[in-house]
This record gives sequence, structure tokens and C-alpha cells, in this order.
Amino acid sequence: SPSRVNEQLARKAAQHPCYSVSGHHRFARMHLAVAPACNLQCHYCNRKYDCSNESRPGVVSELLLPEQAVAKARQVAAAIPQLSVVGIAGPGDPLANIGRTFQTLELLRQQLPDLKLCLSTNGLMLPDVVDRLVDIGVDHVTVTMNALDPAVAEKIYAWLWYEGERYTGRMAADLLIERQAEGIRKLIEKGVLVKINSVLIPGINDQHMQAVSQQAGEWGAFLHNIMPLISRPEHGTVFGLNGQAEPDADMVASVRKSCGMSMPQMTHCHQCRADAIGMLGEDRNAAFPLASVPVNP
Ligand code: CLF
Ligand code: SF4
Repeated sequence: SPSRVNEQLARKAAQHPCYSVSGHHRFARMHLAVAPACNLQCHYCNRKYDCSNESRPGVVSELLLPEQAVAKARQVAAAIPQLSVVGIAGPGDPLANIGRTFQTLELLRQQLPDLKLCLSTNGLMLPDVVDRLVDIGVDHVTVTMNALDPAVAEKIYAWLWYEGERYTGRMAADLLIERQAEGIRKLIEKGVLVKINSVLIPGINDQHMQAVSQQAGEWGAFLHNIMPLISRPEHGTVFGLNGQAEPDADMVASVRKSCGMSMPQMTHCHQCRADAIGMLGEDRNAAFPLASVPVNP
């Protein structure tokens, strides 16, 4: 019955610090930075820093091989009993690194079967991997969707690579939106909890955010996370000649408020790094240096 399904979803969400407001005080997350490459170019990213799909640009994560990443996850799980979820969120796009990402997810599933698996992606390659994700048991997926309208999206993305071809402008925007929509719908159909992240970019998509939220609600997404753009020339933000303004706190609050009519809004996001470890807002990665990770335990 629908109420039983809703109950199951609510239970799944309750132990995930990002999906549940009460959960974020009780449960910790860990990100495994196994995915260096990206298949598109957002104007606000210059690749020297972590992906803004989820993470705060500005510091480069330490890249791990899948075996190292999983050994580190075991070490962290033993040290932090509140750990409930392991996510892959960069530093590039996890699905532009299919081999590394899936090897990591499969090893995690075998070696740490009690932890939730989580993934964050720009969505370009999502439709192709929905079944694989579901088979492995990834039941939380975040898709960064900054626009639904290609006229808006083409101001945000410079280009993308798809099946060996490079696309720019309107063609790239159309393709990305179509692929994101297909992937999101398929995941929701399979009972995966989908969170939509949107980077709020003043003058580019602030007026458009309500349309995104409304569509996300119609698809049946679980949560909308509207994150303020971090715009610093040193982070490669190339909007406009004099740099793109960041939204102020009032703009973030008012956009979230209007979007809140269509979708539950996340307000406790910390724009974590792609290698963050601990409770949200906390990063204990430095306590687990690679040299201390037993690779062949
Ligand atoms: Fe990580 Fe993202 Fe999974 Fe959470 S973070 S992959 S859904 S486990 Fe959470 Fe961090 Fe915000 Fe992301 S606070 S940046 S929303
Ligand atoms: Fe950068 Fe992430 Fe955008 Fe790729 S999807 S260009 S890594 S912000």
C-alpha cells in the first residue's frame, strides 16, 4: 500500500544525516574521493577543486584507489560508531569514473554490508546505471540539477562529452536535462530516495528555482537542497566579466521558502568536501591519514 511504501522510505531516510534533520545529529557520513574525472564543465568549476555537485570548492581531496578507499572505510567504521552512510561525491563526477566508482561500491557492499551507500552525480550518465545501482543496493542518490530550462542551463554549462562527442550550448543543455530527467524518474520508480541539489546562482537561476523544485516534487523526489554558489575567481568561476555574485543569506532563505511550497527543503547542508568524514559540519579526515590505512588487513 502507498502508506507502507512511505513508511519504508521514511525509515530509510531517518538514519541518513543528509536526508533527515533529526538524523544529522546522530549519524555520520564518510565520502570516498575515488572519482577524479568529469564529463562536463560547469562555469563555476575549474577542476582543481572538488565538484560542486556536493562539495565545497577550494581544497583538493586526496584521491584514493577503490581498495584503499574501502580499507579506509573499514577503519573509519570501526572508529566512528555513528557512521551510517558512505558516499561517493567526487572530486569529479562519480559516473564519469564508472570503473572506480562501481568497484568501490561493490567492495563496500561486500565488506561493510550494514552501511548505506550514497552517490552524488551531475546525472549525465545516470540512466545507463540505474539498474546497477539498484542491484548493489545504493538507495540514496543525489542529482545536481541547476536548471530545467535549456535557456538557463546553457548559461551554466560550457560543454559536455557524451558517447565520444563534444556538445556545447543549447545542444549540451538539452541533452543534460533530458538525461537527468530520465535518470531521476527511473530511480524513483525503483524506490531509490532521490535528493535534488541545485546551486543557486543569482541572476542566472534564482528566478527559475521554483520551476525546478516543482518538477522535482512532481517526479517524487524526496528532498531539494538549494546550495549557495561559492564564487571566487581562484575557484574558476567564470560567469560575467567581474565575477559572479554569491547569493546572500536573505536570497537563499527566500528562494528556499518559495520552493518549500513544492518540495521539502534541506537547510542543514554543509557543502562537504569530497573526502569529508564525520558528523555534518565536521571533518575528521585528517585523523585518518592514508599511511595509517591497512590496505591488506
Ligand atoms: Fe555525502 Fe551527499 Fe550522500 Fe550526504 S553529503 S553524498 S547526500 S552522504 Fe549532505 Fe554534505 Fe550537503 Fe551533501 S551535508 S554536501 S547534502
Ligand atoms: Fe566540476 Fe562537478 Fe561541474 Fe564536473 S559536475 S564541472 S566536477 S562542478
